[in-house]
Amino acid sequence: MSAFVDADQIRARFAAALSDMYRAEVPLYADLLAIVGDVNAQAGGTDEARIAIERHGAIRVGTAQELATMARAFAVMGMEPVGYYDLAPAGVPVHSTAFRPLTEATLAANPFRVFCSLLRHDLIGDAALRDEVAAILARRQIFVPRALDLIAQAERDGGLGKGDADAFVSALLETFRWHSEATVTAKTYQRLAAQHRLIADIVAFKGPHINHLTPRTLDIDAAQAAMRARGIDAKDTIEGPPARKVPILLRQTSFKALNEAVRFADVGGRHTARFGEIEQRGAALTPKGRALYDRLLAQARHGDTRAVFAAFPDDLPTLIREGLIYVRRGADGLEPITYEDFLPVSAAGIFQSNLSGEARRDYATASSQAAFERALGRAVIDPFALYAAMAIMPEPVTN
Ligand code: OOG
Ligand code: NI
Repeated sequence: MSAFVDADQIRARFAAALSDMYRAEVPLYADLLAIVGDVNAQAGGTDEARIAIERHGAIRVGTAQELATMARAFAVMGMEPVGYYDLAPAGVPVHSTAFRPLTEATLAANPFRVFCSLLRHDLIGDAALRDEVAAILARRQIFVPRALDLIAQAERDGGLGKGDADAFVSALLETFRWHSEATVTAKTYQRLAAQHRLIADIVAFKGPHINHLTPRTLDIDAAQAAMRARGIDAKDTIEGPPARKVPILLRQTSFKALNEAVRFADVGGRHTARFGEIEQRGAALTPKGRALYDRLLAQARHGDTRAVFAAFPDDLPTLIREGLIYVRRGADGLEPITYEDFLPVSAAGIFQSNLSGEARRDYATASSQAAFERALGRAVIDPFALYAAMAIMPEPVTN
C-alpha cells in the first residue's frame, strides 16, 4: 500500500485552504458564499456535496518559467491544463488555460479548477517598457523554496506522504496570497498601468495573487438578484447564454474589483485587483453545439440576445437528438454532462468589468497557442476529447 496522499485529497485540501485565505482577505467573498448557499438550498437538486465545495480561482503569471512551474505544482494536485483561451481579440494582453481534474471520478472527488493567464510580452507596444517588464519579472520568485522542493520531491517519488502534502499545501498557498507591497515605484506602476491596467497587476507585485474564487450556484438569476438586494455592486449583465430551461455551458456574473491600498517601493497608492464572481454551469456542448452557440453569440452582438438564442433548442430530447450536447446515463435516463471549462467571451467580459475606465485596446495579432504551449512546457488538452470520453453516444438519428 502506498503511503502517498491521493492527488484528489491534496487538491481538496488546497482548495479549502485557499477558500479560507480568500475569505479572510476579501470579506465580500463570505457574503457571496452565504448568498449562493441560500439559493442552492432553495433550488435543491443533485450533486449537492460537490456543488457546496465547488470553486474556480484565477491567477495571472508573468513569464514562461512561472507558468511552467505552476503547471508542475498543479500536477501534484491532479490538475492538468485543459483548453487554450486567447484574450487578445477582446483587448486583454494575455492567453490562458484552465488547470483542472480530467475524469468523472476526479471531478466528483473535487472539481477545483484555476483559470491561469500568461502575460503576452509581445503585446507590450513600447520596446523599452517591454525590456523593463522582463527585467522586473526576472528578479522575482513567486514560489517559496519549500514549495519548489516538494514539487521536485513529488515528481521524483511519485507522490507526497501526509506531512509533506500538508507542507506542500501551505507552501503553495504563499504564491496565491495578496501582497499589498508592490515591487516597483509609483512611477513605474503608472507606466505599466498606462500600457494596460492588467500589465500593472501582473508585473508590479511579488506574486500572482488569486484575483477571485468563484462558487457555483444552481440559479444565477436568483443569486444575482440577492447580490443586488444586499447592496453588492454586481455588474449589469450575466455573461454567457440567456436563461433557459436546460442550462448550457456557463453563465457568470461578478461584483466589481475592490479598490485597495497598496505600498509602492516609494509611496502609498491604490490598486484594483480582487473581485467576486458566481457562476452557473450547464451542459457541455459537442463541437456541433458549440458551433451553433458561437454563431448565435456573434449574431447576438447586433441584436436581441434572447430572440437570437431562441434558435438554440431548449428541451433535452431535441438537444440529444440533434447531437448538440454530451450526455451520460444517469438515474433516470440520459442526463447532460456538465461543462467543466470556461468561455473566452465571458472571461473577456469578466476581465473588462474589472478594468472600468480602461481604454479598449485593439491587438491586431494572431492567436498563439504554439507559443503558449512552449511556455507551458507541454500541449494543452482538448476539452472536447475529455467530454467525448465521458459521454455515451446516443443512437444515431435517422430521419
Ligand atoms: C480571469 C478571468 C476569467 C472566468 O471565470 O471566465 C475567469 C482573470 O480575471 O484573471 O476567471
Ligand atoms: Ni472566473
